[in-house]
Amino acid sequence: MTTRVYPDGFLWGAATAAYQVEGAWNEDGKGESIWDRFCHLPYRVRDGDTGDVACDHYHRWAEDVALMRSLGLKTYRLSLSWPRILPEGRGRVNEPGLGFYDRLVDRLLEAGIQPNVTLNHWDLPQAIQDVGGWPNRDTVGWFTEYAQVAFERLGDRVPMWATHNEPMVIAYLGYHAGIFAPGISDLSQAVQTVHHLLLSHGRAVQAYRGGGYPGKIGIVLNISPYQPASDDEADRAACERIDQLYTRIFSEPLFNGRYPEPLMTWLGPHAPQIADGDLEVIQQAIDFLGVNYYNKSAVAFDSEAGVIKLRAWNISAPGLGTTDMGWGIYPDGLREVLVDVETRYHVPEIYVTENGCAAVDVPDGTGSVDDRDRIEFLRGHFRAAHQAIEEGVPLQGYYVWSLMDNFEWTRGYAKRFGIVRVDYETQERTPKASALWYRDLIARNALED
Ligand code: IFM
Repeated sequence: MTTRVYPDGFLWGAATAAYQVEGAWNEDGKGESIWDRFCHLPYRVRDGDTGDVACDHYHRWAEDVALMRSLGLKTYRLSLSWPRILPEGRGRVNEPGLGFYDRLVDRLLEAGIQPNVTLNHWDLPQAIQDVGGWPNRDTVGWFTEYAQVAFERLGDRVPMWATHNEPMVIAYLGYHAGIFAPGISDLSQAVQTVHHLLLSHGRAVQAYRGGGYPGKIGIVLNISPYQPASDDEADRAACERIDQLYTRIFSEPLFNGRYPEPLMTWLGPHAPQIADGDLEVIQQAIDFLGVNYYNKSAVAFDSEAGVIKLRAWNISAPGLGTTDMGWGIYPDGLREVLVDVETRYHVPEIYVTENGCAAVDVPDGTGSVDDRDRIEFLRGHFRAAHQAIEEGVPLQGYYVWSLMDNFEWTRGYAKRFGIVRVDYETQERTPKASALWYRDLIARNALED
């Protein structure tokens, strides 16, 4: 057995997001979000599930912080609901909404848990979508105003901020595939969304620096490694193209101040409208990059496949199967991604801001779940993260997705990612075997492998 020890002060944590756990979708003055609207439409989400109640975290937050403390979490990654704070997306501030986060942050700090706050984990105010949403350039300014409200209220106590979570998902699943809110299928709108998300990120970072707040600020990208399905030139080019479309379209402007040229040429009329000075704003120095890692994909050219002309499917490492999402398990892909990001961009600090798996959890009579498959999944990925550190990656922390079972977007409540089980009938929380295993690992700051 090998004992893998992590650097002193390594931040072990767990993550959730507002829409997935809070519930209270229309309480205390909260405005409607695009996910509220989307879930209330027929057949958008499996079984007609919604985030109306979710894990009822809006009311059970104190119990949830106590749970985190019992697991010894060093940090908790949460997101703020923009329409809970600004019901119309701009202008009027909803004090009860801000007060909720104020109390939550204070309680986390009292419990010795560092809050890591994401401003945008997808729940755009519907009022902003009604006037064009992310493809509308005005949304950049409205997001910046919202960010300022959040910084002013919480910036003295929150040590880590992220502007956006997985902008790739917002842009392409929300505005191109149309399978996520707001349910639009338009490649030009999706690519313009990419640009506005990046620009709003840059403006929020400027506002944060301008306010002289004491913490760190960054952004969270979901990054998958891609490999060509064959040595064929068309497959290799398709592999480059998907990497540029889903990853480099974010990382290149953020760190090098330019969009990938071959992709812009390929996109032609769908390429984003960029104003003078935008790229300088986007390329603000950030303090950290958050990486969300779930799987690795193979890519093949497909002449029948839309504008981008490719097919991608995720793959499993030899001997490893798939998770309950049907995603291939490929732990070494995490090491690959972390080393690649560090080699290309020399980011000062990197965090794994999400990693975890959905599993078929079978509770016993007491609600306990012996989720050995999740433990093995995490063990493999923790090992890969440790190897990345040994290879020189400045990895400072790791957030398991997710603290508790929650609303898994279009899969509703059918997919369980939590290390804590939630009984949705009673809202009872029960730590699974993986949570207890994680607690012990955190206490030792070491993986027995
Ligand atoms: O649940 C999501 C989360 O909101 C964003 N990253 C991926 C997770 C699992 O699908």
